[in-house]
Amino acid sequence: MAKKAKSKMSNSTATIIAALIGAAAMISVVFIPRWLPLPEQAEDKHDESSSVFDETTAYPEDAIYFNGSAYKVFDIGMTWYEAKAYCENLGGHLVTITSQEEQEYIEGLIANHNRNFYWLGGTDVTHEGQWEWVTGETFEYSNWDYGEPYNAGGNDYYLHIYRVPNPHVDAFHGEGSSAAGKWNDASYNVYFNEYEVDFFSLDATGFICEWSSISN
Ligand SMILES: [Ca+2]
Ligand SMILES: [Ca+2]
Repeated sequence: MAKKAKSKMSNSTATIIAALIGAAAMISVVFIPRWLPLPEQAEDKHDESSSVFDETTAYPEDAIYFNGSAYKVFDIGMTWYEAKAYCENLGGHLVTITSQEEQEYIEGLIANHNRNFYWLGGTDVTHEGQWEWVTGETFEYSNWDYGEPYNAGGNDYYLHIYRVPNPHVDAFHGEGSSAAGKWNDASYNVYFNEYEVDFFSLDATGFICEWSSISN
């Protein structure tokens, strides 16, 4: 008798399990396809993520081509955010300097211009001390000026390159401490304090746009 009862229980358990498997299968059939992106959607997403480095990227006729990118220097006084938007509206981005070769090219490019410094597409506004390029390129190469990045005043989250040495650094640490081509972290509007407005002001600011990975 006991044996028969046990066997009957096993049959019931098997029936319940079978019912659960069936239900799970039905749920899968109904819902799983909704979770999967349609092929066209997946394709669109790929195109969107690669648009910055699209080889067909258009750039202004007077931009100068060098080693896979085009560059243009602007002697226009803008905040870092305004300059960033300006480059993006032209289909490019604030310049990213990711090698010694690109650094030297940019130094040559700004040498004959007239601003004290030029915005680069670097910031550590998201995580203090963790510098990032606006393109997502790896921030490995750097060319900081004497004692930089200093984060003076706690608001210096934006990167620029000196066309001429910073006289305040030289006055403080000795002639030759600061150098043309070196990098500094600045506030988005380059205002430091009333004693440095002779060197740091929007009127002394320019920026450089880059159009990356262009087939020439
Ligand atoms: Ca670059
Ligand atoms: Ca600084």
